[in-house]
Amino acid sequence: MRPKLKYKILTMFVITTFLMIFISYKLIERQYLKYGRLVNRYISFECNNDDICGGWADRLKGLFSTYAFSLITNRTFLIKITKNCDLKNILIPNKILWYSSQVPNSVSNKTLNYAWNYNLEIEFRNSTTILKEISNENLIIIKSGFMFSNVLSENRNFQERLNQLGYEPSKFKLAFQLRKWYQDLFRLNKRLQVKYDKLLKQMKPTVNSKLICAQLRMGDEGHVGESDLDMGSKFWNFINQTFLIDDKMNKFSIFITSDREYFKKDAELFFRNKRVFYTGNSSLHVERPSDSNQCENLEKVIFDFHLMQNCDIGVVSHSGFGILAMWNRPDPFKDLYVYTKKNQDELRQNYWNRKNLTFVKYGNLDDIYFL
Ligand SMILES: Nc1nc2c(ncn2[C@@H]2O[C@H](COP(=O)(O)OP(=O)(O)OP(=O)(O)O)[C@@H](O)[C@H]2O)c(=O)[nH]1
Ligand SMILES: [Mg+2]
Repeated sequence: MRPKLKYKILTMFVITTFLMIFISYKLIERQYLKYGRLVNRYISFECNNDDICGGWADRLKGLFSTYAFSLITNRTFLIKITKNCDLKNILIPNKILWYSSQVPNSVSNKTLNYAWNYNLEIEFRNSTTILKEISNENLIIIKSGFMFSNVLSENRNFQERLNQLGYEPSKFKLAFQLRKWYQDLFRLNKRLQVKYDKLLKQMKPTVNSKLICAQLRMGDEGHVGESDLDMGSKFWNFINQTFLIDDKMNKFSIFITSDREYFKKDAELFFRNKRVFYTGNSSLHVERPSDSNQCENLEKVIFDFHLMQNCDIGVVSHSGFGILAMWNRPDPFKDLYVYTKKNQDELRQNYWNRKNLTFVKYGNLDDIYFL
């Protein structure tokens, strides 16, 4: 072979090898940034007996926000909810193993109690990094009951990182991710799954069946946000007039869930000719101690929430439980109506003003002022 040609081939070979190494490196780097986890670095959402955690919706808000932080910081995500009942008796890991027992003993740790400190949103909206100053801690524990990670989607400093992770930054909000994240993290235990499948078959007997879900949150007794007492009849009339007038094929079933048990019987009386479903004795506040079995209580509340991912139509209170359950559907804002103030600015001024409400279509994230 002529030396010139030999030289050419050698150069080509070297260039191709370098190119292949470079491309492989970039591919591995991309995969690492997306899925890689730092060794011995954990972030845990916790709610234990001495903590004030709020209801199931509050917990999910804090939990998924912590999950969002775990994605951004490449830390292994963990959940430890043991207040009144250990969550892992009810929900078990699906794709992501979140058991807190995987942390080695005696690692360094730091607890951040974000609680309902909404001022943190100002910080997270503008900061260039998160949790950097404690990046040496093996375990970061977060306690909180609000959606503290949503504002990252508006923070310019995180756009690139979110893109690397495969998220469109404006969609890095709980409303758009809850369905995927809930499925990545959770499934029902075996016993509950059997109960769930059976009930779902009854609620949606054919492919044409449609499920209307009504969630009525009266509000905790004595709380300023308690709703009007005639809420029940308003819900039933709205559902009747909006969806049932021409249900000649009888395709609709109705699922009722509430923080007051009596609404379920009330609905059965009103919708005499319809298939009305509910799970009995599920109207419990998970944060309240009670004489009955605490795991049964939490289980019933979570079971209602889990079922609601099947709602084709949602008519819900202006309530975390109802709204998060609806976001947990394939299309979070489809056929969704919220019993709330017609003028949402009134809620910006006083969030707990829940008198004289009406049904507002919640088709876009900005339609409802929801904390
Ligand atoms: N089974 C059931 N329980 C509910 C329902 N609404 C509220 N609860 C109970 O009341 C608790 C409090 O509600 P949260 O989960 O905190 O949700 P929320 O609607 O944001 O309530 P606020 O604290 O008033 O904001 C829940 O965890 C449940 O225990 C419901 O429709 N069905
Ligand atoms: Mg609450």
